[in-house]
Amino acid sequence: MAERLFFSVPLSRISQLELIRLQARLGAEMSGPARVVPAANFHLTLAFLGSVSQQQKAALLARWESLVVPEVSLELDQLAYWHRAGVICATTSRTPMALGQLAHRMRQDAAEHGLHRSHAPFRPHVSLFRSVSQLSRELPAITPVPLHINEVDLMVSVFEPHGVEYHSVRRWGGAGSLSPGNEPR
Ligand code: 2AM
Repeated sequence: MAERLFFSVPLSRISQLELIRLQARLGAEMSGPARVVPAANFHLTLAFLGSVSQQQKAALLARWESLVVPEVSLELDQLAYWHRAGVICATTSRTPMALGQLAHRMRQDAAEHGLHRSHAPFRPHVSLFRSVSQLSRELPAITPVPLHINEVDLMVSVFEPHGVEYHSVRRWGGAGSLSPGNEPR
């Protein structure tokens, strides 16, 4: 059975709380069918892989087994509305080079192995609202939300009756580097 997979960066509890506050502030002004992204679903996508067969997944995990996650900090310092995707997200004006390079490698690897081919340039962001058909007024300036990045997940997206859920299939970096077979000697 194929699964919908993507590489992403998890968010700390503190960052999640700051983004929840931001959602509450914006939500008061939101009209129409816009959906609030639940905090449990917050993530920063590095590479969307699309539908991945079990065979492709095993090969993907083998290729990325020894991934070393770079330690980087970034600030989500602005809001953006992406009309075509219908998304309001918190994004950054400065992408750390190491993060951009990792996303590029992942996207290139996916394309080379018959998975999703990303065309849009990598722009780190965390989606806060979906199905936003229009903005009633300009998005406000925000207090930057700092993110400290040292972990990467391979995530699976599962459609449940109450909405989409994301689960980590494999984590690299941070505590995840102590997963079986990857323990320090
Ligand atoms: P985003 O919200 O960070 O943009 C899992 O489906 C995640 O992969 C989504 O949350 C979305 O991340 C990203 N995604 C889904 N479909 C995509 C597509 N066609 N192209 C690029 N990214 C996509």
